[in-house]
Amino acid sequence: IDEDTEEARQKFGKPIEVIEGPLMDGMRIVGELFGAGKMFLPQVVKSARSMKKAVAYLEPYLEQEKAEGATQGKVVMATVKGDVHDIGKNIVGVVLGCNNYDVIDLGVMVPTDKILDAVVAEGADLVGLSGLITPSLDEMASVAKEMERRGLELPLLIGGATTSRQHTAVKIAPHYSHPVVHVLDASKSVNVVSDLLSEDRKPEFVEANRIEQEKLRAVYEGRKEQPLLSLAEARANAARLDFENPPPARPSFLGRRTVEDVSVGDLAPWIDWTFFFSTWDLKGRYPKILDDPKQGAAARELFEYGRGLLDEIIEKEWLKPRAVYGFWPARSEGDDILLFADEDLSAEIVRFPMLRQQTIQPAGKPNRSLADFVAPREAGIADHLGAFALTSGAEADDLAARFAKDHDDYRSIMVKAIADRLAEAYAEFLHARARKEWGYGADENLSNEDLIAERYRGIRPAFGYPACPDHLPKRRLFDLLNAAEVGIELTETCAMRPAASVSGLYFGHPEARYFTVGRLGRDQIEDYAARMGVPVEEMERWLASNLGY
Ligand code: B12
Repeated sequence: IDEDTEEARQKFGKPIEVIEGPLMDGMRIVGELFGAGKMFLPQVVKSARSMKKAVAYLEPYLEQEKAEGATQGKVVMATVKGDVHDIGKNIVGVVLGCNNYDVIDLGVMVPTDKILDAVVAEGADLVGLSGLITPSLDEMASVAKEMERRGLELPLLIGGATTSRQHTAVKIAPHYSHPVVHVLDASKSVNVVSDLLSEDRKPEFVEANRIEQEKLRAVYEGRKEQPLLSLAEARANAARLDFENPPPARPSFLGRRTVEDVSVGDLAPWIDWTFFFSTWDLKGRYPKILDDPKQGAAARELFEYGRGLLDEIIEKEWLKPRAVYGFWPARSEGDDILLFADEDLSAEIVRFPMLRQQTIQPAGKPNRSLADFVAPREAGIADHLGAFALTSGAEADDLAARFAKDHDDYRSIMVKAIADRLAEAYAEFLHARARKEWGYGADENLSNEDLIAERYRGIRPAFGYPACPDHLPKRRLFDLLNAAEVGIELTETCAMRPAASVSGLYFGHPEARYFTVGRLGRDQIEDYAARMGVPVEEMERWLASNLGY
């Protein structure tokens, strides 16, 4: 790239002309092909890398020449307070950058004031927010309120895995009198931004967005949801599992253990590559996707690069996976799960209040709670629960930052995508070990496909997943595990740092399964808030996405 750029600089005379000429022309073509579905996301991000590297080469020659206002507009982006996820945001940043927008990325865990101060200081044309976990949805609504209070007028973009058109229309847009637009993915981002910044197209776009959001709000207001059971009725229809036949297995050790001797090389065979492709917007199952008539070539190229980087991570030991897990004597008491220091149950060490489905179930189906999968205290049967927290490596963020500094967003995003895959792989790896140590999984002999399809006994739900949607109990889990010892911490909204981390509980009962708690009645929210020792209004914020009233 340096050689080619130098050649162009000599030919054009002025470095700015190289940028505005061949480089911008190239990016324009990339943008057009991507918009037309003829080029795929990884190729766009790679092209952006060439552009960035060329601009970096020209920088010393540019000095004062850099034309101000040459870009199409300025976008300030941030992952909101408490949230650490940024792959999606970074991808959108690169795609917008490719299309000649000036992107100011404030990073992760950014408080409202910092975002809005930057918007004002930079004279931004647009502001974009990103978030992965449900507490971030509430944070986004706060940013919208503050934008209104400050009298700002620029459009607000909303993106990230938990966000939706519906949520944006119902919970965020009403707080701000100017456009609030949900952006589904990177491929939509350029059109949305260019429409919002075009004097001609903006009025029509804003009007269409307003009408759509009004419709979504009307649908929401008029939705005819099935009435919920009362909490007492739901509890009366709890799942009643057999804890005698067979009796619960007994783990081979009790208490917590840290794991420091698992390497990335040990985890590599456990990777589910399908999600790696979906991170890069290539949709389809691995390995079939490699032979897909349309995306196959892009998928193969991406896979080769990803595998290559993984090999390098293994060889150079760039990431150090760390974990803590353990088993404790456990019993259920109503909808709570209690963990004890010893088999005599002499000292309760932690209580995990669980939620229960309140929607009416088909005949013969129970209203489930995770507490149903643990033997009730009164049954007098010895049962256990496992817990875990792990990260594929705290080094991933620094590594990604190093590559980003070297103008290599492709490699930077790739490191994070691989680290996330390794976190999931580690969760699968550690669960298999735990099943063996718990006894019931000792004879398992499963292929990678069987593991992906979860053809084994037991589940590992994570706080935030549909069976236990509240993130708050992670604080109790982290105290139980002393997760800080292996370098994993919680933010104020219970996201985990490092970003590539997973935590949760292990249930061993043969009938334990994943389910969705779904909508909850006020009676359960009040009951659960009391059991969690948190004011009802606060509980309503943590469980905003599940409120059924
Ligand atoms: C991969 C994944 C992970 C990975 C990586 C997470 C990460 N760093 O992204 C790992 C394994 C680490 C993980 C962990 C967890 N996860 Co997770 N995870 C997912 C999964 C399967 C895909 C998310 C993803 O990476 N998509 C690919 C990226 C590229 O897409 P994206 O972020 O959405 O970004 C695109 C758009 O949203 C948009 N966009 C994004 N930002 C912005 C910003 C702007 C301005 C614009 C315009 C557009 C835009 O453009 C992007 C590019 O196309 C989702 C389920 C799903 N299908 O969405 C669950 C999911 C997000 N996870 C979830 C949860 C709960 C967790 C954990 C809390 C579980 C736990 N207790 O361990 C942890 C939290 C991690 C932490 N650090 O705190 C929940 C969140 C819901 C909730 N209740 O909060 C989900 C929805 C799963 C579920 N159904 O319950 N997770």
